[in-house]
Amino acid sequence: MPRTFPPGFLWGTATAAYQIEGAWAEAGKGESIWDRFAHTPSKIEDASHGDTACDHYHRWREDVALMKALGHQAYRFSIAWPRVRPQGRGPVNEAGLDFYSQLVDDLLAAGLTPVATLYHWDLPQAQFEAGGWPARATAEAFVEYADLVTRALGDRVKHWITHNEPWCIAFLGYQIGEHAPGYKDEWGNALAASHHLLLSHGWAVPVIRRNSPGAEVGITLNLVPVSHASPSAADYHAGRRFDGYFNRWFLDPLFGRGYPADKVAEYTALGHWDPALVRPGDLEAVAADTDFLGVNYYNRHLARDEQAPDNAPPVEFLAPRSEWTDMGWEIYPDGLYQLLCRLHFEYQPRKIYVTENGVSYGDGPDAQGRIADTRRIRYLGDHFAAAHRALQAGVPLAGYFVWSLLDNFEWARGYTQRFGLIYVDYATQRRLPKDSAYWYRDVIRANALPDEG
Ligand code: IFM
Repeated sequence: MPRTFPPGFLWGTATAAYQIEGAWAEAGKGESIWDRFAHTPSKIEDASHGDTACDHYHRWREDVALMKALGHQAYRFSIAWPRVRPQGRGPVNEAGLDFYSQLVDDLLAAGLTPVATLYHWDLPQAQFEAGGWPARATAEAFVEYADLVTRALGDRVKHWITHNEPWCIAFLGYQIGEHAPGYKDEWGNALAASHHLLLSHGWAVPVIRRNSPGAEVGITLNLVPVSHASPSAADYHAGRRFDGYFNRWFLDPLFGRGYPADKVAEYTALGHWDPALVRPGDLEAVAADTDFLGVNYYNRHLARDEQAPDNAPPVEFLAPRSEWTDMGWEIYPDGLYQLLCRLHFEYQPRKIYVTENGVSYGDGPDAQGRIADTRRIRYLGDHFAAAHRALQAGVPLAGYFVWSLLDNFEWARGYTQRFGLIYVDYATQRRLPKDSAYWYRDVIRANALPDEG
């Protein structure tokens, strides 16, 4: 039986400004925290940066034409805050707004639905120096920026995502230190940043709705379902702690439950959480009614309490035959099914889009210029099948965006990772669709997965 998706299901790809645009200091663009971070020695695995990246700032017409030729229906891109408001607050850079305005016009002319993310990590450096996300003022600055962008594009863009992956912004940026601004163990700042990100989302929702009548507005979270290394109580509790840290810390306040009590107690006991951060009215703002939840899914977490006495060896490891991607991430399609069902049954978002899912493999062109990325085709097929099962279980899944349109700058991993459906030869900037791009075109055309056998 063909596994058909519902009529109107939206298929597309996703990118982010810093990862593809380049033109880092061109046409009035201000410096971002990622420009500063990548220009700092030893922060990026291959000592690279996004100065040129995929040169999309100059090649966007070619990229839109490729999307059209490959049958895509939608394109999720992000807007670089420092391109349109170089200092965070203050003067507007009209050339930056024009760039996105032309991109949107071209997408629409090509029959593609534009889906715009307002913040995919490239905070203006000046706004960072004014306090960055740990400061409440940055939430106010974000709302001004959201107002500016949605006034300019809101007549044509009808799908808005406020933030991409606030966990990464707050915790990779201030606790783990792998991402800009690169601080380690600053739990207090990570938690303050997470609150101000959520607050800025909630404050921006009504502003976006006002400027973009009829638009769908939501936020994108990276969420990680939890499995347990053994059925022990210790591993169960380890899983619960991780789930609170990664998933519930964002989901609960967005869906009106406030911050999870177990994590608040834990962070308070450790002296990380300042309850004064949450002012009267904040939680109501964070829980603003949204049209969809964006879900980025890549892998699961296997919870194992290393310290617990009842977890003494041997433990049953649930993933003995796992495969791993070039990122070192386990491939686990069933996690997408589990996650989508959990979100639907526990939180009831009106709609869900998978706003990112994809895989990094280093396959390059053979002598004939063909890129036979069969492992990516298998990966995507298995994840689309998991999404299809979730739809059958009643999950209101409305679309799927493959990460990514192009190979691009993979943050702290630089150009060592290739997630694209389209190969990029960085020396020439030549784009070469991989086999997976043609396979995806056929899935979109059929709005169904090929027969299993
Ligand atoms: O490249 C990133 C993207 O910017 C955010 N989500 C995960 C992707 C792969 O790591």
